[in-house]
Amino acid sequence: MNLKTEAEKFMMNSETLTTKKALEKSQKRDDLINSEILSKIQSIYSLPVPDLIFQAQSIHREYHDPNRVQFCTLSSIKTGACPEDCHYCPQSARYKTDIEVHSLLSKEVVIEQAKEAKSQGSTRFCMGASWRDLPEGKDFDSVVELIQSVKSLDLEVCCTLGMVNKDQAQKLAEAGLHTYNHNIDTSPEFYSEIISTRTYDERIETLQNIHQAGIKMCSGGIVGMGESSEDRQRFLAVLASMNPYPDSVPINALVPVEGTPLEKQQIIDPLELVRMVATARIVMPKAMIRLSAGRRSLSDEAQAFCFVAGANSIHTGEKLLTTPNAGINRDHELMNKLGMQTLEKARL
Ligand code: SAM
Ligand code: DTB
Ligand code: SF4
Repeated sequence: MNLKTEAEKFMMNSETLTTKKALEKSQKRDDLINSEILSKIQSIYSLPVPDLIFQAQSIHREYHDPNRVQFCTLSSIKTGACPEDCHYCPQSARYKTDIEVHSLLSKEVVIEQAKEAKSQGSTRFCMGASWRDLPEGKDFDSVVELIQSVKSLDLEVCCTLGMVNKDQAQKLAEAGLHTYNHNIDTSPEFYSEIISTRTYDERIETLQNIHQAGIKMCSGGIVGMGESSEDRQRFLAVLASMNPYPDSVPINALVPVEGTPLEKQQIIDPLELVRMVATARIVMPKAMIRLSAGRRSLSDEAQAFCFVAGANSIHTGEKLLTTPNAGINRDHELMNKLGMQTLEKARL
């Protein structure tokens, strides 16, 4: 083997890759973004914080009860061994992380978790699975049974199980699924830095299938993965340009997990999170804005600021899917301290 030639080849390949990435970055996905909505977001996002909060609170009060927050409990019904390469995720089989991998949980276990969640004040129960796409057959039938059982406890049932096709979406709707969570995660331009095994368009297609089946759409993403403010604004612009925009928008702050490519990423400045929440509230007034992952590293004051900015839901419980969460006691204490209450059901 001619080493020099191999080295040259490697250099050429990486040059081609870099050029491809640069091209991808320079080709903005304006087809997914309404330019008026983007301009609005650009001007709102950078407002002085008092003006931003004033606008967000005014809109929040028009559409929602400003003193109530919905508690939503997550359950990881199938954990780890995922074939995808999402750089933030401890459940990808490509990274060596310290999680407890398991196949689909039994109905009995999930029902117990759902009952416990309800007794602790949650009105929504969200089942997450580490699938690239929802499988057919036995697992699908079990998921349908889980949805029916959790719904019978008078809880809003939400699932996040990877990509779904039209037929599956229809069947999930028939089973009584209230909401499906499928995040676009970030801007179309930054996306390729984070995930290579699934396209942005595939994510949008799943959301369309969900919407067409009459299931409520939950879609949001993660901040603090190294994206720019422009990426954050374009991410919100994609969501707000959807017709209709999602019923529910989770804003996650990256939880950097050891073993993942983003393990060294710095925790985001909470004020950036406040700006994201407020901007999302202004451009998607009816949506439930869910303060999701990353709350554990937020102070009470920072969380309170997010509620004032328009967040009206949190993920409660000791765990999110695989990472530790704030814990139900801290959440109830926080509600008490703020004189706030839990929301019975989302208005939408
Ligand atoms: N496997 C399914 C999928 O990816 O569509 C569903 C589960 S997946 C874990 C749900 C969402 O959790 C991801 O889209 C991502 O936004 C969020 N997430 C995963 N790991 C995270 C982390 N370390 N920090 C913050 N959010 C994270
Ligand atoms: C969402 O946007 N955030 C939740 C929920 N949807 C399913 C999940 C957060 C997961 C955080 C990392 C973990 O615990 O594994
Ligand atoms: Fe798999 Fe979902 Fe994690 Fe991506 S975010 S690696 S698809 S479990």
